[in-house]
Amino acid sequence: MCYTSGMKKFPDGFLWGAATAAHQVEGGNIGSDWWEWEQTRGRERSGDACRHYELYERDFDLARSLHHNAHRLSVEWARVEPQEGRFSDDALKHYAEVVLALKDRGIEPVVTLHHFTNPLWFARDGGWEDRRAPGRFLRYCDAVVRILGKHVRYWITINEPTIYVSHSFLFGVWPPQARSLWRMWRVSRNMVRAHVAVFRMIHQVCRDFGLREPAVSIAQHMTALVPCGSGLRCRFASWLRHKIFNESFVDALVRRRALDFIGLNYYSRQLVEPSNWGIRSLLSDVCRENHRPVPKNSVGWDIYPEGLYELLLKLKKYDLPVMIAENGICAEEDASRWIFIRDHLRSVSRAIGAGVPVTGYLYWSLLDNFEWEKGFGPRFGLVEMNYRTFERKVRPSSLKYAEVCRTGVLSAE
Ligand code: GCO
Repeated sequence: MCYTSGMKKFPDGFLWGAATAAHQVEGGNIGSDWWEWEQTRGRERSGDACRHYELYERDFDLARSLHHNAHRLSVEWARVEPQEGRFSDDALKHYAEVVLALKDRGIEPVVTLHHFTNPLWFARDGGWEDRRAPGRFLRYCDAVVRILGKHVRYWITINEPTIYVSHSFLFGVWPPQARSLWRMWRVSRNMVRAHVAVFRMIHQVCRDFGLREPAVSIAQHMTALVPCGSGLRCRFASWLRHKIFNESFVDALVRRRALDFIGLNYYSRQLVEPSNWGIRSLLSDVCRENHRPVPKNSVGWDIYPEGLYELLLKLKKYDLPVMIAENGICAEEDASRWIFIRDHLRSVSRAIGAGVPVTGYLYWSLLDNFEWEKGFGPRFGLVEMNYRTFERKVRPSSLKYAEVCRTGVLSAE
């Protein structure tokens, strides 16, 4: 990290870009469990989303015009394997064209293989709770990697496993809306097994085909856990939540030597203030008095750039490269989006200066998109979506970010 007149120069070869996920941008994902769930229990239906499935070349032209050199996308399992064991050549051909469209524009693809959604046949036959889940996921990933592997170096097997299992099996807000620690544990165990099997498969396929060494990880969502007070209970609860919600999945994969880098998704902090020493209080109570207030995004998440620096320092112990696989703000007015990006990039540059090997920053998201159970309301995009006409409009903040992507320099302003 070179500092010239207060400016911060990021390392050569740093990956700059944005991230998306199939179900949130493509449209028409009718074979997935989320699509079925939305028809009866969701607040909104993903419907046509951004029609990215058809318009991906237009979107990648925009990414190129914004000087992105990397782009994270996800492959939709429900499209690739609409019935168990039967793979769609059209879908596999589509994703090969998508990846080649990025490469043709000088943009490095970062491919996610599972981003919260599952094929309906899988979800209806035990889903991730079933002991067959790791094998089923491996079979799907093998089919994808054999087609895309020669064009893709960076792989994210599972996006935010901890968020998936907590929202779907503990808090009950995502399909299948379960509320069971035992079911959550079973799914977590199967996802660890699935990742390890896919990690080994990707490396083996690349060796067999004489391809460049791949880099395989997960995208781990981490929240900055900040004790509200200086008391022992606040500090212990913050430490405990960090170990469980932020690090436990990463630790499990590091123990199995199944991470080439750490994909980090960061958005916000949690002000930890347990009301008692009970386990539920220690694991979930937050400050209600709004002590130490900070700005919030349009869905009420605290904006806390320091948290990214604090978490990156905590990741140093793993001695692995770190890619910021998601970081973004949903905001009504665009000025706060650039301030968010600038301040979080300052945290990244501070962490690099402190010896953390950060290799890339992918803003969430390239486009406004379907924000899961919150629908289309929250707008994260560098590019504004008109969901009626499907027109795209580049936001001013994305032009400021584009200058950083082009030069690799974050000015002091
Ligand atoms: C996640 C997902 C994205 C979200 C984004 C904003 O982190 O939940 O990867 O699908 O849209 O994070 O919430």
